[in-house]
Amino acid sequence: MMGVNDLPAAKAVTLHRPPARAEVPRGPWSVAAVQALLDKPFNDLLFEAQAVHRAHFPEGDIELATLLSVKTGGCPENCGYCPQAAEFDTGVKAQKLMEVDEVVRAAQAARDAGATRFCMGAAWRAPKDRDVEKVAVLVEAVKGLGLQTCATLGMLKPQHAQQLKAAGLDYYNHNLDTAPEYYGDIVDTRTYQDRLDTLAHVRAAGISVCCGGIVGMGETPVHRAGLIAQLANLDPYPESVPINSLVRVPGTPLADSDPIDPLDFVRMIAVARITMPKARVRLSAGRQQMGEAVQALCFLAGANSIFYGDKLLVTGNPDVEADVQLLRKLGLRARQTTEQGACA
Ligand code: SAM
Ligand code: DTB
Ligand code: SF4
Repeated sequence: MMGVNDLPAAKAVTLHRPPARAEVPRGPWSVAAVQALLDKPFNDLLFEAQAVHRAHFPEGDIELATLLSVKTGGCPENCGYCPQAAEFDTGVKAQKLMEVDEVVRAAQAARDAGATRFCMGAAWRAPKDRDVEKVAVLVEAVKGLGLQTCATLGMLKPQHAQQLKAAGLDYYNHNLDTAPEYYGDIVDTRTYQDRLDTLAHVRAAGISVCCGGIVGMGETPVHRAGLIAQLANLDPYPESVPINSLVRVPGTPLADSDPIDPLDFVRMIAVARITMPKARVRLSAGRQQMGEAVQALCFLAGANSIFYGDKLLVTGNPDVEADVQLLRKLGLRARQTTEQGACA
């Protein structure tokens, strides 16, 4: 059995100061360099991440983003994590695209509760032309409420991205999910390159990119490093980076995956912060299973955005009152403005 004497000996230490901005390592990021960050002693890693965070963001500012599933279930793709894939028996009831007034009511409620970003999700492999026309109307209506708009609709053609931009779409969410070499184990109805192509179309249309991944899907530490390297090496890296902890939904192929060690999840947040210093790093799915202390560590590691509202797309999220209390306890403030800029 391991004893305390088996631990690495303490280094002779001089007093640490936060690294000056110029010392923050820059990309391109090799997988090995990201892995070296992930493997750092926990306190050193958090110290570095917090220093990077403070150099780029006002301390204590947390973005609240509310999700709404505007078209639910019945998806033809086979993403192993997803409760909305038609081929998995998850009990999710398919629903067609919501009407404009229903979406506006939900967006108004989100804004009144303090959200500044509203993200509309649709369980499509790729929207058809007529779907994009309808979503453009939703985007315009939500934007009219003074909210930042985000949509996640699957693969986009260049003209779809341009139409959404013209309607006022601020962000498009399209996750790389995992490392390229593990992707085929998770989904085989599309390729990693398909994801990269859509991200390029979104970027070319002038929409800000929201792109992250999921951990806790049976991936190795090298896959985790590979995901971060992919994200950080996008040129430019995404403005928003959601880090999701798998919500294990019965009926999905990944329902029995071993959960990620919570401290390893915190490490992922820290490394996202260090490698993508100006991005909004979002502590995303999985907060319901996390507890306050782990979430607090994620904020310390540089997370500055959460999904806010009782539901993610089809699964649960901490309720609003619990989140308000958590932010209050930690002395964190909800971000008040919705303008975009370097810190958006
Ligand atoms: N159909 C579109 C797509 O796949 O891009 C948009 C909706 S899809 C549900 C958006 C993202 O949610 C996925 O890329 C995945 O990263 C995340 N997601 C889906 N199911 C999840 C789960 N069970 N746990 C954590 N994240 C999940
Ligand atoms: C993201 O990275 N996570 C969100 C959002 N982008 C669309 C989705 C999480 C989904 C969790 C499972 C569900 O409720 O469907
Ligand atoms: Fe469909 Fe998106 Fe779910 Fe994949 S993640 S099954 S594309 S809704």
